[in-house]
Amino acid sequence: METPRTPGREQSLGMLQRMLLIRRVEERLAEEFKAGSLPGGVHLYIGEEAIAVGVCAHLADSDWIASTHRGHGHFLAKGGDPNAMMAEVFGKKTGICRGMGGSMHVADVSKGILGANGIVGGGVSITTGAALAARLEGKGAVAVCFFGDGAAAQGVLMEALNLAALWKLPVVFVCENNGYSEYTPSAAVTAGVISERAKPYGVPAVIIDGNDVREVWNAAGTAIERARRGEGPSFIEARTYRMRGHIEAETAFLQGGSYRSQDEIDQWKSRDPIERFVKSLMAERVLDAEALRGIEEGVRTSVEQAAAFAQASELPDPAQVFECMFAGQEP
Ligand SMILES: Cc1ncc(C[n+]2csc(CCOP(=O)(O)OP(=O)(O)O)c2C)c(N)n1
Ligand SMILES: [Mg+2]
Repeated sequence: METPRTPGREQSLGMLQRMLLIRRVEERLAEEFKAGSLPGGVHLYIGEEAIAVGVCAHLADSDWIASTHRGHGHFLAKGGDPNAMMAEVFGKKTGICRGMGGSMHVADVSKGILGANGIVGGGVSITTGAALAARLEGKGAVAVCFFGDGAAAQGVLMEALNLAALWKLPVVFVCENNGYSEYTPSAAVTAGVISERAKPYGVPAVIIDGNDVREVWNAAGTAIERARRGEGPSFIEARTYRMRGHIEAETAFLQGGSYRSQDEIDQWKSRDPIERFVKSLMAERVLDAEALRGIEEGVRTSVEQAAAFAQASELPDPAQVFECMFAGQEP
């Protein structure tokens, strides 16, 4: 059993800033969606920010992550550019994928972000492959896979765990267990405990409070160090909750119906990862009201700039579709 460690002052404030950036960017995206400014749907990560931030605090640009359909938080936590992400979600030419991917494909290979992914479980094999490449290159890079509890029921997870364990690949599997797959509670579609799926392969697994950024930071640190030492994969099941619907415009899908109680939502609201972290940092005198205002102000400016950049940017030239889909050759 390793002794739990605590992030230092600067790192804690950096993580708080990143969590707030994700939250405020997504609140803005929710507004923009409602106003009809976005060409596609968005799945928001609000309430789950501690996971992406606590994990990515240990990663450099040379490390790899793969994300999910709920991918804005992972992109920003790994150091992706908010302007380019916002423009992408708006479908603009200045977007990180030149406006061709949208919310579910935000990616930046130069930052080690292999992309959000509309295929549930798709990131599992991508990161395992990236970990194999990292090991062959021998420079100590690691790969982290973020995936949901729904994705944990995909067969690819078993294949990836098998190879990752057998070849001792530097990969960390991070399951964001928010209790739902679209509108279905996990309990209705998921047998057993998700982290237990790692055990037959001899992969160490832990269950953590995904709404406690320091607990995430601590578990991720242990797993990532182990991967860097060449000792193989680890599995983290982070229990969390999404505060928004599965997708913005969820009510249109549900036609007035509901699949979770207000009481459950309120209970999780009281465990908001940002409010909890602020409270702890204030109690420890790492943060005061003025410093918090300063961080909020900086984040507000970044969000305003990103939204203005996205709005002012042009839509892509329609001919670009052939370039992006067919590697420069028209069909
Ligand atoms: C292979 C595949 N099957 C089904 C879907 C439809 N789908 C989109 S999101 C989703 C739920 C995923 O749940 P989970 O993995 O728990 O992620 P969460 O949305 O809770 O973050 C499903 C079934 C899909 N996109 N891809
Ligand atoms: Mg889920």
